[in-house]
Amino acid sequence: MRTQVGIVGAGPAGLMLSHLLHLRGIESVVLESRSRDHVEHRVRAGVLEQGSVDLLCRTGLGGRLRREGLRHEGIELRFAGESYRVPMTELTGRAITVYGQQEVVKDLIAARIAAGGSILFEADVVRLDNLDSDSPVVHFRRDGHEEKLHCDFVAGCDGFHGVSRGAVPEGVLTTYERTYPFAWLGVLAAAAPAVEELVYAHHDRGFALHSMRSPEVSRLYLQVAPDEDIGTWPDERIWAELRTRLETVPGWSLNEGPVLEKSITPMRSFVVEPMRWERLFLAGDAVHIVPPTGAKGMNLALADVALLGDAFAAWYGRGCPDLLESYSAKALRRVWRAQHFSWWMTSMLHRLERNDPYETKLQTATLRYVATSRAYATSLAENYVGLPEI
Ligand code: RFL
Ligand code: PHB
Repeated sequence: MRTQVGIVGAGPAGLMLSHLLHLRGIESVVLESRSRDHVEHRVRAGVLEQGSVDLLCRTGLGGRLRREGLRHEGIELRFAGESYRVPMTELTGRAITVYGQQEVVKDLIAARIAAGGSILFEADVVRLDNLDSDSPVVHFRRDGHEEKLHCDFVAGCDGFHGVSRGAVPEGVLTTYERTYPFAWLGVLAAAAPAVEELVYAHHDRGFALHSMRSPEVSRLYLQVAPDEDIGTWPDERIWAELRTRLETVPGWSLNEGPVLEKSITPMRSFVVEPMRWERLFLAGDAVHIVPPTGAKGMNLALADVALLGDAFAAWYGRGCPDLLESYSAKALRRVWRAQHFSWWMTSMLHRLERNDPYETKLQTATLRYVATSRAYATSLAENYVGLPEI
């Protein structure tokens, strides 16, 4: 099998790259270890920055997004019994859209298939070879057999646990990393959201987030211990804890309903540099992870491949290697901005390890500063909605 760009992973990064290449007349094959059903139903991110929405709309993927996506012009912060709305659109002119990652993935898969694109599901990439030549080979297993995909370039879009990053020889990559002493327990519930905008809550018992997927479905998160056993969280305990942490505003109460899905996600910050080695280009969670507090992961994945799409177009269209050469440095500027913002939001909103009273006072002072300073609120807002150029 042969193609121009071999893409490992059918998450938002790999699928979007394949779509962008197709629009430029460049061939690709996407290899994905899981089934189509699995990737289309994996509950993950929910917030699209304005730039991500613009990219999806500009490339013909705006139909369902415009109809079903929920445009939000602000977020609410709750802390110390107070509540404050960050009026993002008033401060920045931009907005976010709540639209599940699995919906983005479904739209991308449908578009690729409609265009005759090649996505091989249940094709597990086991090894990348000849990356330092002009004919790399991707080895994958399908139906119990090993097969090869020959290509000009490989895009490693296989997430944090993928194989692509590991194909880079030792000593080339530098890793920057932080783990946090907490995790998020996330639930999807058949309950009408009790709020119109996302609520980020700082509470003595830990962080809570009220998000949503539609007018009928809520998405809620609780800070829990990193080694928390989900078996100790029956639905009633989850609702009780959500009520405690979120019902801090007089007269406001949570809507409850059947829990459709629940899972625990560890929190980490992680970057490897550079994002390229020879003919391997890494994108999305394969090279960087942020804690979800800033809602940046999927947006960064899309921003990486927007750069890669332009870079491959310049290479195939004009023989110009400049954008491929500058890909890593350019992408890393946005990555590090998001790293800082995600770390900052996480540090401001979570119950810290030692529950040190001094640090807790600093958190409240920071939140109050956001609530009272237009300059500081604008800084939060412009990062949250996404900076156009960095
Ligand atoms: P993905 O989505 O992990 O896709 C990688 C794909 O590669 C496949 N794969 C392989 N395929 C073939 N061979 C192999 N050897 C392979 N190894 C792996 C995998 O099966 C998978 O299909 O990476 P990508 O495309 O880089 O996308 C990144 C995003 O998924 C991620 O950053 C976000 O979900 C993070 N995130 C959020 N991001 C946001 O922008 N906004 C949010 O509101 C937000 N909230 C979240 C989040 C992530 C969360 N979890 C569960 C980690 C909330 C949560 C709870
Ligand atoms: C979500 O809706 O899943 C979501 C929203 C905001 C975040 C993280 C996740 O910061």
